[in-house]
Amino acid sequence: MLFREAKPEDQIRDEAGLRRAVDEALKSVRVFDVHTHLFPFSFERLCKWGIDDLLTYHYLVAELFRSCEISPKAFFEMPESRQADLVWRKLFVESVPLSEAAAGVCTVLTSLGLDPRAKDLSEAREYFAEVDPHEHLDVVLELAGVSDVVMTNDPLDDQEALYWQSDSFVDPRFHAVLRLDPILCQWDQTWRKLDARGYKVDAEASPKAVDEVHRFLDSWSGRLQPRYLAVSLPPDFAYPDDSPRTRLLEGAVLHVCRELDVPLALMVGVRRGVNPELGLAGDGVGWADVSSIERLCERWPENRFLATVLALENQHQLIVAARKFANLTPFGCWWFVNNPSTIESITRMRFEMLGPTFIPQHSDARVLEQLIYKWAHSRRVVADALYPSLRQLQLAGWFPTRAEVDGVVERLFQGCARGTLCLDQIQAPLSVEVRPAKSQVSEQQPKG
Ligand code: RAT
Ligand code: ZN
Repeated sequence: MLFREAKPEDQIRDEAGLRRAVDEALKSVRVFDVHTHLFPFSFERLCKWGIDDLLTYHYLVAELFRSCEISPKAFFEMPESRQADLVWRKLFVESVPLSEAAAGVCTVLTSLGLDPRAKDLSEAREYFAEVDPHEHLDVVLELAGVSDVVMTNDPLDDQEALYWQSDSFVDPRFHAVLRLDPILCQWDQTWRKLDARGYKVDAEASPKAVDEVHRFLDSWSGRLQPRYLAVSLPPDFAYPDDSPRTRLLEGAVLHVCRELDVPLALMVGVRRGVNPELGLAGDGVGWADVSSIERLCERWPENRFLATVLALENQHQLIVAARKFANLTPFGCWWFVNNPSTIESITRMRFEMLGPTFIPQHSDARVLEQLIYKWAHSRRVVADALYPSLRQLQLAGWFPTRAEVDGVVERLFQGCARGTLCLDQIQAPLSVEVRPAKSQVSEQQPKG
């Protein structure tokens, strides 16, 4: 961002004018969404969209079991549409949808012109049955104000691997990420899978096995062209230690990141399967040891790291760590802290201690239309978090201009992501009022 001389008449001196500038900048910025679980439509059933997928989101499923007697087993045996009907009735019709995930569905429905107080899902189902998926994708991205979405790609998932191997079309707005959880967190099972695919690996992650993992990552990076490599880690993640994880990180993953010139994203603090009966909804949170992230940054100064932590209690430590290591970029308010109250306090701390050098939010959307609510809600909260820091500046006698406010917001939502991921071109901002656009059907081309 280039700062021009701020003419006195352009400097915003009053509180209301500043608040307006911040709100408008947040409404109009186009977002680079650095972490989602979305897929393009060409990945068929891996691409989740529409009312049934929205209502069976695992955040809502966890809430359903608190509002109804059904057992998880009976629920998961039902067809998806019946699951969605039940979630709708229990959380939206017989209750007030107060939670962030439930209010999110209301934001989506309202934005699409549907009734969030409908007694059943017939109107919504009719709407989604009639839309053209490609036009719908354009409408959703426009409503959400999202320019780019980064996926989560697992080449060890046999179903997903097939799409990559058959060179399925990947919409250029979707970027790949090579997810490493099976390799770095479930090595005791994954080595057999790699062995079956012809890699000479073993349970101990011997030097030969580590080389083979390097070869596997090289080969899949060639195919996916990932923007970064990523892993979610348990609270007891320790680096370094005497485990296959450290050997694989040091001998393969960090080298591949360097060779590709991409960061490694660390998402630390998830306790998988706290209540295994709940499936995806059964994961929990634990306190992480942020000093392990610090040691990675210190010992691998040529590598870049993105990091997000799940526990509220770890947020301040991560910010302090980022002040020590310029190769560490905190990103997003992840999962259980992706709620307005926690986003606001975490983001305020980040502004106060890091200035505009972090990526404030990612959506973690699993269902296409969630982009609409996750970004609508985040824009509002990040505006609430940014305003006090700019107000502080006004009180200090440094009066920001509208262009400077826009510049900061652009840097936060595009520049920091593009900079960390080594991408350059900047997207045009949205017009302040976003309306669904009747857009062209995107032409399908083979990837590459
Ligand atoms: O937020 C979520 O949907 C979680 O289930 C996880 O996917 C988490 O974001 C992750 O990427 O591991
Ligand atoms: Zn995620």
